[in-house]
Formats: sequence, structure tokens, C-alpha cells
Amino acid sequence: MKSFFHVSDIGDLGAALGEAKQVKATPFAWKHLGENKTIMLVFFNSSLRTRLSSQKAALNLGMNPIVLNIGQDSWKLETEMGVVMDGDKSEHLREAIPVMTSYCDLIGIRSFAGLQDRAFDYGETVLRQFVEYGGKPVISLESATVHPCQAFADLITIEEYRKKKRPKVVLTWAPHPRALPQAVPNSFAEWMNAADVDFVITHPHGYELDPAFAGNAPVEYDQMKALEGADFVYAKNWSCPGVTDPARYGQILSKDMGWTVDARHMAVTNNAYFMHCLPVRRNMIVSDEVIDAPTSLVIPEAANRVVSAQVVMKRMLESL
Ligand code: SN0
Repeated sequence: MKSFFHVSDIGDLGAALGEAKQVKATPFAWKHLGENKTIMLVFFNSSLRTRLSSQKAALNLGMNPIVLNIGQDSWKLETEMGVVMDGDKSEHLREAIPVMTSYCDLIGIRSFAGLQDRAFDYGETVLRQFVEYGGKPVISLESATVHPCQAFADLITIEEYRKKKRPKVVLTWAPHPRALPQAVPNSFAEWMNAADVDFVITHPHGYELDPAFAGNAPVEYDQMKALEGADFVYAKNWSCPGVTDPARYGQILSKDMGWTVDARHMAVTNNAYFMHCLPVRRNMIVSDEVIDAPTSLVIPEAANRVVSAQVVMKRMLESL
């Protein structure tokens, strides 16, 4: 595997889930693969699970992880080409990338959407430069439009907890005080569309996800109707994707607290499991009683982040 952005990069999902099960059962069985190999984990933005689970996955495979926090430990980096660098950014990605990749065998990057310029974000302008100028396998650790390690961990979790062959999985928008990227819902939709599940998306008008990710998944604007009979409820906030109105890209269109997932919502489901990628704003996205219930999967989901990252790194090491 040369890069990990999309569900298509992992190939057959049944095989990937089988491999995830093996990795979870015997995490140290491939320790030889990473011997004398280095993975660089570069963070332009904050992280808790991604930084820890990626390091843990690398260590399980016998690799040496190096973590770099851009702007805190390093120079501030310019990401746009052709600009006069007379501001606070001391170094350009064009030099920083080949320098960083000369020190490692694999590289993972977290670089959130700026939510200012849709074309810049949806062109994956930052991560694409790592692919182009780095010459090493690249893992998106949440980039402008995707968070594939999260979506793969979510799929592993659904596979572990599903009580029927084809469960109903509902992705629901929920309110948040800040404008957040679309990477998590984009990847979740992309992976659910590829998985053997009955997938439904619900959100207020204007929050339509980019068709490249939403595909043909049905969108039900009535949240309660969408949740009826759900086996898994996946809550997430995202800002306006700018599909129907490009001028509103990255904006908050609604803070309707009626969308906060609470007991009233869960009551119409098929005793559904609750899922969220974390970090979560309690009593904005989800009520305390729902996230604290035994049907909440937020912790098992987070634990599976090690498994998804390890399968991806293992495959990359195998194809070096
Ligand atoms: C990020 C997002 O993409 O929504 C990362 C999720 C894995 N979430 C946030 O930035 C939340 C920040 C906040 O203030 O709640």
C-alpha cells in the first residue's frame, strides 16, 4: 500500500476486517516487520487518540516512531506555492517535506481543513505535496477531506458489535459551538457505502456532504424518521460542505439543539449502539445519559484505532 486516504486503498473490506481481527488477537506477531524502520508522525493540529494510537501501532510492529508538532517544535510551515514568505512562516513545505521523509520509511500527517478555501481543502493540497515531494508511503491522520484511520476503526467496531448481517447505520449531524471539518463524516460515509450495511445520512438542509463521499446513500432530513430502527447511531458535527452553496463553505448553518442525540432519539432505534469518533462535546452532540449508557461504543471505537492504524502500517511495511 503506497498511501492511505480512501476505502479503495485498503482493497477488499472482508480481507481487511479479517486482518484486523488477527492483528487485534496477536498484536506483536509482526514485530520483525518494523525492525530498523522509522515512521514520522507530523501534526499540524491537536490530537489525542490519533497521536497515541499511531505510536502504539508502530511500536507493536517494532517500528521507531518520531512525532513532530508543526509550529510548536518546528518552524511554522508555509503550505501555499508562489507566495512571498514575508509573514510568520519561516520554512516552506517544499523543503520541509523531502527533509522529513529523508529521515523515515513511512510518514503520517494530520492537517485539518482550513475551511476558508474549498478548492484548496478539497484538492488535499497539503497532503498531496507530501505524496508528490516525499517519495515515501503517506497515511492521512485526518487531512482536509478524510480521516480514514477513524473510519476503518469505526467499521471494525461495527463488525464486532453487529447483531445482524446487514445492520442499519445512521450518520446524524449534531450541533457544535465551532465550525468543524467534514473529514470524519466524509470518510465514514465513504466506508459505510462500501460496507455491507444499510446506511442512512441525516442532517439539516445545507449540510449535504460532497457526492464523492456521500455517493448514493439516502439522505433523510427528518432526524427522528432516519433514526427509526437504527442498529448504530453515529453522531458528528460538521460545517457547511458548500455543495449546494459554495459561498457558505465552512460556515455554521445551524446550532439546533433539537439534533443533540438524547434518550428521545435513541428510543426510536432498535436499541442502537451510540458511536462518535471523539473528542465529543457532552450535551451538545450527545446527552450524558446516552454516552454513559452501556450501549455507548465510544471507548471500544477509540481502542480500535490502534488496530486500524496497525493494519495500514503493516501493509505498508509489507510493500516497502
Ligand atoms: C476534529 C474534527 O474533524 O471534527 C477532530 C475529530 C477527530 N474535531 C475537533 O476539532 C473538535 C474540537 C472541539 O473544540 O470540540
